[in-house]
Amino acid sequence: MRSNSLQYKEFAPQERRSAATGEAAVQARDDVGPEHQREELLTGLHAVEPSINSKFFYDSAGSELFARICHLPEYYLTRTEAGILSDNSRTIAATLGTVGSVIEPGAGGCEKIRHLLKDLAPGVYVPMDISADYLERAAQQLRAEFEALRVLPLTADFNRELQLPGAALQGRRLLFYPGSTIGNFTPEQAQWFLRRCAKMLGPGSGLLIGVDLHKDSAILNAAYNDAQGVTAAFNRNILHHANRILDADFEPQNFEHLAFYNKPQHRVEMHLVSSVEQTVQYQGGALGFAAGDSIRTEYSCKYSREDFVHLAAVAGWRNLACWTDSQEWFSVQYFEVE
Ligand code: AVI
Repeated sequence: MRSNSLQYKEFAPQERRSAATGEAAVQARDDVGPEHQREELLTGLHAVEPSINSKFFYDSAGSELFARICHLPEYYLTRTEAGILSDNSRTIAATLGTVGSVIEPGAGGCEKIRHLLKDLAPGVYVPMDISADYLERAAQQLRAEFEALRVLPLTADFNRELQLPGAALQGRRLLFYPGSTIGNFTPEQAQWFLRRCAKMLGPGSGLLIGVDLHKDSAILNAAYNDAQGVTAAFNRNILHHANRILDADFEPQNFEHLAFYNKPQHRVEMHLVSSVEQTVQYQGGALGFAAGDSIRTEYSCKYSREDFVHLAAVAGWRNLACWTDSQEWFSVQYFEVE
């Protein structure tokens, strides 16, 4: 990954309103535009150890596949976290206190916030994602269900920049970051991201975050190698997305899905391994792969509770609470900016 791929900039708040509803329309940012994405993809693919940033999983098809992954029997993360949130929603709301706005990076289908909306009752919800269509559909559904809630979806690459609508900066802010998406950063990137969030949100702001915990390798290996092959399809779909951005001719079926728990590094790694010798053409160049060459597509880092509390503390967040399931597979942790 390029060293600048997580740079944030702070922008003046801006909103665009839909003529039809008066509500903020999905906002698109230049940094998720085609030129920027092309440059980022090519930098990763031409690196000594080729990689594609895992954010490129989430085009429309990828977001749908991820939604299917979340319901797979092997993928314990979603249901375990949902159980923690729904079993503890009242205690969580009481611990968090009054919240004006909830900001959720990588919100996808806006499913997880539903566990908290009734008890937390924020005025504003800002779901962020790079998949605009998927986000807008989810936002519309949420507006219909929670009439008092202002839903201000933002199409943005939160890996790079975080520009919030003015309404999200009113009242006390809560960053809601479920799903162990933080695990898709390396620990160094995660710390950097959390530090920037603390600075942007300001003292007293909250962070409610889902963090996947250490566990037996067999459980992790099964979770990322499901029997139905949905995770494999999700992994390969990243090449369809790359084809569109690069005007390239990747043949996804010429790459094998590889996912394994790297125990010493406490992370699941996903790769796409070339099954044949092949040349992939893209507009303006070509990429050669020998059989066995691989493209890394994801890290999914796992933490102990203590290690994550320490990581967040260095980034300026004080731990106030932690909820977990009976097997201690997953944690939902609450922090405030010091
Ligand atoms: C989004 N993220 C937390 C998922 C994970 O488990 O790291 C993405 C995923 N990759 C394979 N399966 C799910």
